[in-house]
Amino acid sequence: MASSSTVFASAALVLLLLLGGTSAQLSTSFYSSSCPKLFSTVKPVVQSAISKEKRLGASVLRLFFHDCFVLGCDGSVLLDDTPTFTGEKTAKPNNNSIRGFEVIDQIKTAVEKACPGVVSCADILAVAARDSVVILGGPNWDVKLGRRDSRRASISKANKQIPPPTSSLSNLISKFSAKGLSTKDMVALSGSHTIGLARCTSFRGHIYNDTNIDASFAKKRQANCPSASGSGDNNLAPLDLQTPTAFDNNYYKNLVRFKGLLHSDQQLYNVSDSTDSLVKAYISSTGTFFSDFVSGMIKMGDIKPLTGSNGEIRKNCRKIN
Ligand code: HEM
Ligand SMILES: *[C@@H]1O[C@H](CO)[C@@H](O)[C@H](O)[C@H]1NC(C)=O
Ligand SMILES: *[C@@H]1O[C@H](CO)[C@@H](O)[C@H](O)[C@H]1NC(C)=O
Ligand SMILES: CC(=O)N[C@H]1CO[C@H](CO)[C@@H](O)[C@@H]1O
Repeated sequence: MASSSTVFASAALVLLLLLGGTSAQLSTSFYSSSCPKLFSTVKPVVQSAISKEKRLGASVLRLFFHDCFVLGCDGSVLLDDTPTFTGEKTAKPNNNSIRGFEVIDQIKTAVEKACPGVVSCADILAVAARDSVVILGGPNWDVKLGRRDSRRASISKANKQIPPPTSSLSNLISKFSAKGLSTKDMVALSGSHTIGLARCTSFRGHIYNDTNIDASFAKKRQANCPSASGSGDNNLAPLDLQTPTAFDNNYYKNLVRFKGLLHSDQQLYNVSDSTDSLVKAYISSTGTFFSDFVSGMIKMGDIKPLTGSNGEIRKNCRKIN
């Protein structure tokens, strides 16, 4: 006969599993029987988008970050505004900035054809972000799946929880920590800025007013980014001046030369020994960067997913069913 302490322990375990039920439910084999062709359907669409425009890989990767940091990885960033629904697309970090939605739409169309009503937009974004990294020369990993799509969005959380490019190192650490991500995750995930572009308005303060910047680099960027706010705000510059379409460790090499584009980028070097040592480790070893980047992506992908019967599988990634 079971002792009362065994009964109690089993009841406690059941309760723990029920309460903890929102995390740890994603799995790399989630669609293996319901949509076995998922990966082979997504990748060629990402590949063809990147072949047409290299930047789209960067844009899709960033969409996944901005999705996960707001209400969890639930496709909330993909929702369009309507007269009666306020999405996240006009939040300060997103407005005139996030892009790549057409790629997600194209993938969704292809996936709906292969497996109608099965795969969430949140999962499509997770797979497309991984494929983008791989196609541009970065690491590969198995993506955990099983997220469902939200029926809501939060512009106020998008404004508060996505760190701005003016962030200090301590701000960056605390914004990531609030999502369960460590300083190491933050430094490794910032390595995403090895690809993609930023607008003048995002780096103007750094190139005109900061002193921790290489003078000739500042001058070069000032040439296409006027100091007056409002003029040339949308002029673009590469986040990694060396290889802006290759996923490599040049981002970190730029930082030790004081050639980080954003104020927040340059905060990772020569502010604290704790991040300096990570930057140096990633310069010494692309393998270390890639493996910390992959763990960071998996942890970020685990942020508050909707699972089970929560949320829905959207038919169109831009609107709730
Ligand atoms: C550490 C805190 C971070 C800050 C402050 C930050 C800020 C920014 C800013 C300001 C831009 C340029 C936006 C514009 O001017 O339009 C940008 C671009 C980008 N960010 Fe971040 N970011 C951070 C972390 C991340 C993470 C974690 C990822 C992905 C895992 C990421 C991926 C990207 C990519 C790929 C681009 C280029 C997008 C494109 O060209 O369309 N960033 N980021
Ligand atoms: C977003 O950008 C548009 C176009 O530049 C601008 O008119 C609008 O005021 C911005 N919205 C917000 C909420 O900042
Ligand atoms: C630089 O700093 C000064 C003084 O704080 C400020 O008035 C100016 O707007 C800043 N310029 C840029 C381009 O951020
Ligand atoms: C490598 C490097 O440039 N280190 C500098 C970082 O900042 C300190 C001041 O805090 C300088 O003295 C170092 O030379």
